[in-house]
Amino acid sequence: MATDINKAQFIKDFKDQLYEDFMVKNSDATAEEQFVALAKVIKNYVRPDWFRQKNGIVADKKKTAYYFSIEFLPGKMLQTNLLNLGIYRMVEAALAENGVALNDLVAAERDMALGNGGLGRLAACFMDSLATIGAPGFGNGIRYKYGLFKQKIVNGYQVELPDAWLSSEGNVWETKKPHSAVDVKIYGNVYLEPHDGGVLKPVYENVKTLHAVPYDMPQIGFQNGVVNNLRLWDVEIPEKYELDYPTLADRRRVEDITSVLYPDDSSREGQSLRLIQEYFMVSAGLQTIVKSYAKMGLPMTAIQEKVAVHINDTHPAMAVPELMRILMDDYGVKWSDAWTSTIAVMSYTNHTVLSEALEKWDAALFKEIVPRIHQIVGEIDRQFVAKWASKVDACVVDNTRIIRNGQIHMANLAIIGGHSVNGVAKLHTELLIEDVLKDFYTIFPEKFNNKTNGIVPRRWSQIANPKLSNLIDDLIGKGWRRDIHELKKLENLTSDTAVLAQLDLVKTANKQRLADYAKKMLGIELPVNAIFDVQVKRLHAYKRQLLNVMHIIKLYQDLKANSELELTPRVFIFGAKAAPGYHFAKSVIKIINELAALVNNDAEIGDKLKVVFLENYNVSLAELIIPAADVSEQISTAGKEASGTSNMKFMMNGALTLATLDGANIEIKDAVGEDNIIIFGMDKNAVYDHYQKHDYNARAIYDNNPEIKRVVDAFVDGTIPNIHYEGHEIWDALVSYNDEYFLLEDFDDYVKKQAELATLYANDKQTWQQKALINIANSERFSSDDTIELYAKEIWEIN
Ligand code: 26Y
Repeated sequence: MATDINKAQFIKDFKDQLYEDFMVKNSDATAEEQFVALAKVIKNYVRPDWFRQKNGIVADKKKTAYYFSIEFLPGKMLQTNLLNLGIYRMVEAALAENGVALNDLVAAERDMALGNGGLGRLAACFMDSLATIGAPGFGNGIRYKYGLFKQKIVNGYQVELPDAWLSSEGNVWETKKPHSAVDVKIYGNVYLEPHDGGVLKPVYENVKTLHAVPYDMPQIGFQNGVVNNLRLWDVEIPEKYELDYPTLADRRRVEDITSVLYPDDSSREGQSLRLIQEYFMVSAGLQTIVKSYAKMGLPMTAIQEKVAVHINDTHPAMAVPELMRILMDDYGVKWSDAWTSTIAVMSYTNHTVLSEALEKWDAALFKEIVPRIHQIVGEIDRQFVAKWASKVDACVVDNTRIIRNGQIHMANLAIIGGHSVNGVAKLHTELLIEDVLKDFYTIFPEKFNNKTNGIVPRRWSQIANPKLSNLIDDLIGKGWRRDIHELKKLENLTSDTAVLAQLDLVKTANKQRLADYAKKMLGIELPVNAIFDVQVKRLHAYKRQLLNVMHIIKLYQDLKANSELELTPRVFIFGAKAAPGYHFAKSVIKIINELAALVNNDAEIGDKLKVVFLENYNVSLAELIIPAADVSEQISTAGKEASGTSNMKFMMNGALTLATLDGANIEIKDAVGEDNIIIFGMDKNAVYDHYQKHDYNARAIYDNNPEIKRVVDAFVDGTIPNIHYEGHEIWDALVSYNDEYFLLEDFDDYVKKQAELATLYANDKQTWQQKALINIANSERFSSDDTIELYAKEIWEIN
């Protein structure tokens, strides 16, 4: 066990590794070299546990869950791995004795950002939690050469640069496994040929073969000796398939398959490359899984007893027909048995109610790229319609079938082909049942369940916030580091004024840490006595960064009108990437930056208001920003945010949530009580009421509310300098196009609640910190360890 390693042994291993890899003495090595050596030493320590867990699956015939996800967003791994191995302090001290600051090595690691946002980050939290609860649970995805684009702000605009995250050393955590490579077939024609006993076997013509090579990454459980595996696939062209790709352009098209993550968060359409990516990872993963199951020597028709496959959003939904294909074509299982097994193996999580994010593929394109899968989907659809046509209304069948109007509905495929559909927060699951998937609910009520998201507590407390963690140790002992539910004990301390004062000191120190960063990046001084009011997440209209902007404009206008105005000083902090093709979102970024320039440089405003947009929001930046927040902005239009997970991270770090009753905000409110969260605006019923009655009239609000008019007009009347069409685009969205996300209706209440919290912060810091402590104490409810335990028990039935 790695925990048995002592300092002397570790330092010897570290120096040997530096010598082996770089022929350098520690004192002459760069931080990058030291990081690489340290990571390799860690990998060596975990290798026996990792190997045992992988081999145990076949040897011990353990039921295993495979989490299929087109995104994994772990960020950096060094600190998490050290912490989970239980050697963090030892390594930190040993390195320090040898003149090396662990923090410099942490800084040298690049973020692994093979994900867009919430969905990918959730997958990474789940991998940690699976190992931590000791469950056999492996990830399956794509090893993109470029992660989510790197964002630069140039002249106020977002500019996207490729994220070349793989250094010349590759990804030090991974191990390439050429011996486990498999072939994936795409394109060509397929027809069925009768064989003995009337069995139909597919014959392929003119296919192109992709050689899928896996790279494995250890997923280390928290101090429990369990190391799971995250398998990411890359594509190669071996000599035997060279003739499939005769030109350089052909070869480039193949390389493109694992080149870049689809840089989208639900606002743009997919292309054939994306479809190939999806099939590539699904087929490679499933072929491997079935092969390893076959080694157990059990009947193929009982695969569901040893294998669970989870479809993370619809992107891996081709797992359903692909498992059918493998069972039937490769192992001779008959359709009805294969279908029974497939349904029992597969389960699906929905992460969105936005219709534009529900994947649909053009059936002709689908047929061209994956002809055999197209046949199987066609047959699944035919049988589904045949079975249900006599039992439910025709419109129900029409709304739930897979192929409709020349399109393949991936969510329908995932629901029909699996035994479980879950939403990611209570409200979200309710909306799936009542609205988005209601016809499915009439057919398969038993498939529906809720699994509220969670966050991995180690990264979002111990690693991101060492100061708070040390304070908690002093207050309730260290038990919470292993059992997050012990945080509840903090509730007993809410009237201890000394504790509240200490909490305030910790927050201020974290604010200073962020202020130093802002000073370095932007040259702006952030006053740490101000409220740090933070909104960090993907930029999307429904998340309503614009509502936050409108509030800032209002405060600015108020101050300009009356420089004597008493105002609690505030720092507004934004971090957000916009999908490259999402015009409106990019305009909002430009507006924020120009508003920031205006406010920050106005001598009359001084330190009363500051606005900062921190570029390239990613996991590492989240670890810096979230512990520094006083206010967590979770202000989506009710009913739109499936869950949110940063809301939980903020809470765990003692920010107060300013929120609509949306996604997991509702459960946060239930956890802390309504006195310890600030709720505003329309709830989901009010929003749906407008949808039903078609009675929302943004223009009327604009015309009749002078304050709103003044704020909205600021986008076009020259108040914000250096903007062009952006202001008009926003004005039109709010007024001419009837404000799709109801910002104008929620504005007054938002402003009111903002004012109330500012007053509280200014006048009663103690009560503020009391609320913060209650939030920290109750954040234990949102541990992804617990979430994943429920997936394991209720959906996958693994131990
Ligand atoms: C198909 C393509 C357009 C697409 C690409 C990425 C569709 C969706 C996505 C990503 C969605 C996503 O990240 N959803 C978020 O999932 C989180 C984890 O469940 C939720 O907390 C969050 O509310 C939701 O927006």
